[in-house]
Amino acid sequence: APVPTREDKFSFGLWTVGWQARDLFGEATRPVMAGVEAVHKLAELGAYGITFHDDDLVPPGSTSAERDTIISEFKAALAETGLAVPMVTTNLFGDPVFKDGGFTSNDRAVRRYALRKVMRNMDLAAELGAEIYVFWGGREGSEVDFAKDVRSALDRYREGIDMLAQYSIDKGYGMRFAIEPKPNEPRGDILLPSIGHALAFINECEHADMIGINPETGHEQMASLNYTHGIAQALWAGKLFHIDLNGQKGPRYDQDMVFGYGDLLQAFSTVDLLENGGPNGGPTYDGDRHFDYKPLRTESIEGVWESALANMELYLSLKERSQSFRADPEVQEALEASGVYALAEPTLNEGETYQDLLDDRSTFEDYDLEAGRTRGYGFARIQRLALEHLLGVR
Ligand code: 3MF
Ligand code: MG
Ligand code: MG
Ligand code: MG
Repeated sequence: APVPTREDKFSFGLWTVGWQARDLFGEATRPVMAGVEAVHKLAELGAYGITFHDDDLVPPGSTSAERDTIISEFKAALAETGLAVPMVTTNLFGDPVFKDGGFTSNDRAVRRYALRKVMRNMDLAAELGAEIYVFWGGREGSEVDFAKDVRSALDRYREGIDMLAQYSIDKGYGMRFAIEPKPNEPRGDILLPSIGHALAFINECEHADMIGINPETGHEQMASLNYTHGIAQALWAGKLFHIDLNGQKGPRYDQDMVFGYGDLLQAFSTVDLLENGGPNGGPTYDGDRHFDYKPLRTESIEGVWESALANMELYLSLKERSQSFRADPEVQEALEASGVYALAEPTLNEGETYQDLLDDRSTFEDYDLEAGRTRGYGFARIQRLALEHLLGVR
């Protein structure tokens, strides 16, 4: 299998490899992992970066002396290994105080506390050089429609994000924010449930230019949406600021499996888009390839590192396969024949007006409707070729 290196820009959340595998029905199956241990092992495996929530690194309830020690040891490990911290985020979901949300809790004091918790961690993020700050509002939502005024909640969400953006600007942190959509879990319904909802929300923010999204594979697939299409639209909008890669088997609970374990064919098109940029060009993603997954609960620490490696190896294998797909002359010919490249051509001629279109009888009155109705597009061939490349049988 291909060997991951720094240049591949792979990163992992500390909460992923550090997950103790406590779930809804059972206790932890693994011991606590210190940030320092994760840094060393991830660097050894060829990763580029590590990310974290405030509470992953510094356990809640630590004294400020303890906090300082943890942070300085973490920094030393980063310096020793060269591992980067490309993104940092806040835990606004674990503490019971956030049971009705952080920025959108019906309790104003909770909302003010949430903002302070984020600001405190933004200071640390800046200190560690993080350029992206992620907001996953897992508790921003409801189970009872009548108990949450969604429009007021969105007002408060926007107020919080805008204030924090102003904080980053005033402090000279130069951060870019990335909102992570998710349809449900832990709330019955979460606000900003999909990529599309998040993009629409961002447009309503005062500092929209510095706000993008952090879409997660499994979150979109939980909503039966196509992840590759979602990130393509985010790229198109100039809003793909960060990414959470993982695996999910369709619409069920959030599985957070290894990237590619789930819809492998869609993982293939995801990697193709990220690495090859799409057949007709357009904005590309150059941030870290971030994995947000959970090592299986059945595993001891060996299995944790095995699965961390599996994420990177699978991504690189798909990258290789996608390059052979794109380089294959038969594929190029099939794409050409199917009109994939031709879709880049504007529908109207340069300078053509709707009146010109109305006057062009060949577009309607004399259009060969029957030819348009009966033609084949050749997409079946593209699908066959893609699968053959994915399986390595070409
Ligand atoms: C939950 C998630 C989160 C976010 C994280 C920010 C705990 O389903 O995906 O992980 O990714 O809070 O990056
Ligand atoms: Mg998930
Ligand atoms: Mg998740
Ligand atoms: Mg995530």
